[in-house]
Amino acid sequence: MADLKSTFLNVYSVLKSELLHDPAFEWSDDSRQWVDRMLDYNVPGGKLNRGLSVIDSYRLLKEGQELNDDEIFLASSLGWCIEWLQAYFLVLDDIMDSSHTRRGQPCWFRVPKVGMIAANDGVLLRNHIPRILRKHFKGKSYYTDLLDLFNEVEFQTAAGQMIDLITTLEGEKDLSKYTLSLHRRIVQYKTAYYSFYLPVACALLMAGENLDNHVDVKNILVEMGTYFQVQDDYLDCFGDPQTIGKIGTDIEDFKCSWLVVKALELCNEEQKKVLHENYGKPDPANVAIVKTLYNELNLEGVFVEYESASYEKLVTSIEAHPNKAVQAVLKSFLAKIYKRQK
Ligand code: DMA
Ligand code: MG
Ligand code: MG
Ligand code: MG
Repeated sequence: MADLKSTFLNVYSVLKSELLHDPAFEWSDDSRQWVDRMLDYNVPGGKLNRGLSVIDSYRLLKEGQELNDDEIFLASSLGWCIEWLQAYFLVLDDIMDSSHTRRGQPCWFRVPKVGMIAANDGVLLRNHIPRILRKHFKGKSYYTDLLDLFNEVEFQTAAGQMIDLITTLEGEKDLSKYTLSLHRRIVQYKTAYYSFYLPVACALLMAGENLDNHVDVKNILVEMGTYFQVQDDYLDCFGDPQTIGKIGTDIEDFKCSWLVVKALELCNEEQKKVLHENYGKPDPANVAIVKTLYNELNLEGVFVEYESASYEKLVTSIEAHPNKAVQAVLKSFLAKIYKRQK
C-alpha cells in the first residue's frame, strides 16, 4: 500500500513536469514557479482516496492479474485527473463557503498574495485535465468516452454546487424547506458522482467496459457517495479539525446539512425557534447555541444509527451484484470510508 502510494506520487511529479513544460504556452520563470507552487499546494495533499481507487479498482477488475508498468502509469494518471478535478472544485468551494483551512493549511485563496488569483487557478486546474488526457490517452479506443465522462461528471458536480449554494437563499427565507430529499439531491450531484462513480467508471473504461452496461454499479456508488457526504456534514460539526484538516462552516453558511435536516425533524416547537434564531449567523455565540441544540437532540447518536444502517444497506446491494470482481471493487471502496474520522 505504501508502495502503491509512492508509485502514485511519482506519477504526479511526471504529470506536473509535463504541464510545466506545456508547449502551448511561452513559460517565464515566474509563471512556471506560480503553477508549480499552486499545484503542490492544492493537488496532492489530501487522502488521495479517489485517485488511488482508480488503480485499486482496475486491479480488481483484472482479477488478480499483475498490472504492467504502463497500466499502472495510465491508471495513476486517471487517478490524478480526478485529484485535479477535486482540487479545482475545492479551491473554488473554499472561496464560496468562506472556509478557513483545508488539508491542515490555510485555504489557497487565504494565502498572502494569492487572494482572488485563486479563482483563475481553479480554472487552470480544470484545464489541466484534458491536457493530461490528450497527452496520455489520445489514440486509446476509450479516449472519447473518457472525455465525455469527465465532462458529464464535471457538469453534475457544478450543478450540485449550484443547488448547494442557491438553497441557502431559500433556507434563509424558510428553514423548514430543508428536508432529507432536498439534501439527497444536493449531495448526489455535488459529491457522489465525482467522488465515487468517476473513479470506478475510469477503471471500467480502461478495462474495456461499456459504461451503459453498468448503471447498477453507478446506482450503488451514488448511494455510497451520499453516505460519504453525510459523514462530511457530520464531521463539519463533530469532527476534530486537527484530524479532518478543515474548520467547519456549515452552520455559519446556512447550509442544508444533514445535521440541520435531522435537527428539524427531531426538534420541538421551542427548539425550532432556537434553530431559526441562531442558524446561519457568523457570530460564534450563535454557532455555539446551534451546537448545544444538536447535542440536546443527540445527533451524534442519530448519526451512528444512520451510519450502521447505511453500511448494512450498501453491503446488501453490493452482494446482490452478479459479478464478483465488481463486488470486490465496491467493497474495497466502502471499506475505505466506513466509520472514517477524516
Ligand atoms: C463539497 O461540499 C463539494 C465539492 C464539489 C467540493 P462541502 O463544501 O461540504 O465540502 P467541504 O466540507 O470539504 O468544504
Ligand atoms: Mg466547502
Ligand atoms: Mg461547499
Ligand atoms: Mg462539508
